[in-house]
Amino acid sequence: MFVDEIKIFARAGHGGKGCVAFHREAYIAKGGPSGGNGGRGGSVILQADHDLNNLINQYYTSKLIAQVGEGGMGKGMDGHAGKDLLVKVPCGTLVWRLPAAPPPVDVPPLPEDENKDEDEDEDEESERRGSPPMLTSSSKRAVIRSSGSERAMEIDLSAEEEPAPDQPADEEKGELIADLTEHGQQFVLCKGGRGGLGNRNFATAVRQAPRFAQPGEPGDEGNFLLELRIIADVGLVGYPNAGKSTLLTAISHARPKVAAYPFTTLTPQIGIVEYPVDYHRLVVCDVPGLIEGAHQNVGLGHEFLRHIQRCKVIVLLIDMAGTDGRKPWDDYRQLLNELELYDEALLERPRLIVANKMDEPQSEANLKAFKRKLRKTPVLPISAGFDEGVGKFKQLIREAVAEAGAE
Ligand SMILES: Nc1nc2c(ncn2[C@@H]2O[C@H](COP(=O)(O)OP(=O)(O)OP(=O)(O)O)[C@@H](O)[C@H]2O)c(=O)[nH]1
Ligand SMILES: [Mg+2]
Repeated sequence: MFVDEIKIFARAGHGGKGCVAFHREAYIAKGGPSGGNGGRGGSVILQADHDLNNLINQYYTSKLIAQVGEGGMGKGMDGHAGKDLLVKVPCGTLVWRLPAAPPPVDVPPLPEDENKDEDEDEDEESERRGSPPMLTSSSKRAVIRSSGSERAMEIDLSAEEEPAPDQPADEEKGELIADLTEHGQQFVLCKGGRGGLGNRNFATAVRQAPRFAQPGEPGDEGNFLLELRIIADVGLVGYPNAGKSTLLTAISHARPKVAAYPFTTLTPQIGIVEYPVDYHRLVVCDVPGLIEGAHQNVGLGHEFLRHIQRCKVIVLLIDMAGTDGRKPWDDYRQLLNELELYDEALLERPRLIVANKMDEPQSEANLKAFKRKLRKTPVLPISAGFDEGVGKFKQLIREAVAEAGAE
């Protein structure tokens, strides 16, 4: 199965609570606060990987939930940080933040509170419930409040600055937040919550037995759309049966299915073209055939044209033999039309026109008629099935890609 678009839900780990505890030791009276800090929650991190070619893993695991941080403990022990969740995605993955509210998910409960160690006989009375809110030692962090038997730290998350959205937004897909193109490139999708500070952080000369600690902060969460746009140098576009897969087989070690019926290729296929003289390599992408009305979802529709969007050069492969009673010129016009309807920018992309099946008897005459209509643009005649003109084709795409890169 080939998956190039998938919605996921991600949630980073909650930070662990800080602990309220007091030091107890024989012959040390009133040993002072000793509650440890909570650990930070694990983050959800996406990493681009060139060994993957589609988003099938996210299809099966669409909820990415990182580990929560451990709460602080008595005797000054800090909690463990939650483990980060590293998710590998193919190179060329775009990440969109969806506007919708997150669905409810079952998340393991936070570890039970180990805060209530031994806090009875301390004599400091100033932190009793009902006392007015006060600023802590880390004043930019929070205000402490007591309510009922629970003591908690109120954290004003709205005060934390949000990064300004400088990326484009799309009505259906939301806001584009990342584009993972390089192997190993990482993106923190959801940041883990900070752990709360234990009560020993709040001891001052006048408040020697603080009976409160900070709770951990929740981790980021949200719904996202992962979209794969394959990164290739050359995209092969053509009608079904034009011989795209045959050509890819001839120029690379890729072995897509080749057969004499339309829509043999159902998902994009990648091939690596090698130039042994100087070890140069090009990535070529063969997308399923386009037909008239593809923009209205006829055939396989425009679905796979997104994989052409990043190609430096587009190759329009025309069946010059006119198999199934088609006219090469009509095929050419229709292909351009469909490309334009999908994305006008694709017409600006450098393109090569290649006439295939030149071994067939009627092809010569068809090519002549075709060239008469297209006087200025060069057309490369090849016969992919018989390996004729393939060397020239490899050379031409290399030059075109180099030129496109230079621009
Ligand atoms: N005579 C001749 N037949 C060819 C040539 N190249 C491909 N074919 C035949 O054309 C048919 C279709 O080839 P494919 O490579 O599967 O075509 P495609 O463009 O990938 O088709 P879809 O995957 O359906 O879009 C097969 O039967 C090939 O054997 C050629 O140069 N000459
Ligand atoms: Mg094919």
